[in-house]
Amino acid sequence: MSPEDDLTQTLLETVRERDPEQPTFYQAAEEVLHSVVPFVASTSAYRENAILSRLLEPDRVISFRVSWEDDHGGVHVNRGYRVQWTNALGPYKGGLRFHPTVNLDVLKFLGFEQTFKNSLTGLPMGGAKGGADFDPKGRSEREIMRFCQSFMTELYRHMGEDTDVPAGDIGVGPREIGFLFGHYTRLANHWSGSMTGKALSYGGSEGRVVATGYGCVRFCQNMLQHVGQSLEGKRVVVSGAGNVALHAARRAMDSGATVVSLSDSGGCLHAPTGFTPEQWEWIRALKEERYGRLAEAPEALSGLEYKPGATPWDLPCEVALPCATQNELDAPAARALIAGGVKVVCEGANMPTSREALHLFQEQRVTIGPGKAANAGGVATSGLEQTQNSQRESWSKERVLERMDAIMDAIHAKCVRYGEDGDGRVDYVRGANLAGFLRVADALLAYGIR
Ligand code: NDP
Ligand code: 2IT
Repeated sequence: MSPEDDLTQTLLETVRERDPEQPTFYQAAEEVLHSVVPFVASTSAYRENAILSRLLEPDRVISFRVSWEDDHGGVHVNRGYRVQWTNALGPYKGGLRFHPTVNLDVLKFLGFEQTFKNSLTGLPMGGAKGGADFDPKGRSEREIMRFCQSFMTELYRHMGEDTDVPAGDIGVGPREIGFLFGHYTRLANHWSGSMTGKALSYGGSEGRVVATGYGCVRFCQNMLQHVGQSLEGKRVVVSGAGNVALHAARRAMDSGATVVSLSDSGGCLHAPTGFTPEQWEWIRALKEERYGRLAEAPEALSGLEYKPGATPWDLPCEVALPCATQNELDAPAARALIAGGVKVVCEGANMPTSREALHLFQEQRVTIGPGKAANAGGVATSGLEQTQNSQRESWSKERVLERMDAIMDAIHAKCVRYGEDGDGRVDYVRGANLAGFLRVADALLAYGIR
């Protein structure tokens, strides 16, 4: 075994022994270690200061009970968390997820990934993630409000503009941010930019709603441009129908691509000739304003088909944008995409590609834009929201999106710098992991052992 393999195995064994029930965190750790260990093994300062062992353990995990009352007087208890991974580069920063699948394993994988993503943006942001195993589906607005207020009743004491700045993620959008931030200002008796993703009327940033999806398409365009191509005329499949998916689909359409799918946990909405801007707008309002389901679309919009239980992966395409959730794209899905002609997979979601699928894509030389680079536009724009809040300013949408695009271009350039292979091809997975790692690692070295 080479010294590199030896170090990787030792680190992974520690992760597995310490937390045998955390396979998703293990998957994220394995991918990062695979990229950075060859570099670390040859750099004595990183090795001697155990930088990787320290990065594999979060600064702090907070877990708490969230009790709340439904509309009929029934009492429910959920579990809430905040995983504060590291504040080496700035205040803890990352979203909150409300979904029944939330547990410590999932939030540790997300907090770990967030750390490298935030580092890649070049902004002063540490890494964190939080959430609860609460299922907002089928709950009334008042129930969601009461849940958010109860959740914040504990979380507020761990937050602050210079301490920890949460935002949204799956199941936490502008409505939930409103309930959470409204309760925060009351409990803390303090208004500051201690949450992002706020609405425009109370300190939110122009462009934050579209940022993750738009940034993902910008990153995809950068990857295509690097090999002399563009999105124009390409067939694109998108999974998900939430914040990231909707706006990724829109920017791809506006860039001349034919977007043939959206999806949700119930199935796939297929648009054989591509969504029109009018159809897209109807679906956006369905999801963002009426909290409806994709299955409702074909009744109102002709030419679309909703297939229950289906995913978008067997539709022929050149570009795939997985924008729903982790491990949604598994080995059979990867084989179907490869058979359908996919050339580029650009991850709007966090770790949507399973380990096996990633290997299949790499074998077949399908270019992967990893989530920690490709979906960084959301948190980068959160960073711009923090800047505006500190300055008591509101920038125009053009100004925000121009800066977000510039950050995405800079992340792409870093991935190329650290991921270029001898033959001129770019391994974006390695490039993103290594570039993200180096900034955090150098801060940890500067701080001494802590
Ligand atoms: P939303 O809650 O707005 O939308 C999530 C979408 O994904 C829904 O269409 C949902 O369908 C679908 N989905 C969720 N879980 C599953 C599942 N297990 N199987 C199939 N479909 C599923 O979340 P976002 O759009 O904000 O987040 C999507 C992804 O992007 C996540 O991985 C998130 O971590 C990542 N991300 C989000 C950022 C942001 O700024 N919001 C920033 C960077 C990354 P259904 O309604 O049926 O559950
Ligand atoms: O995964 C992510 O980057 C997010 N959910 C956004 C985090 C943020 O703080 O804006």
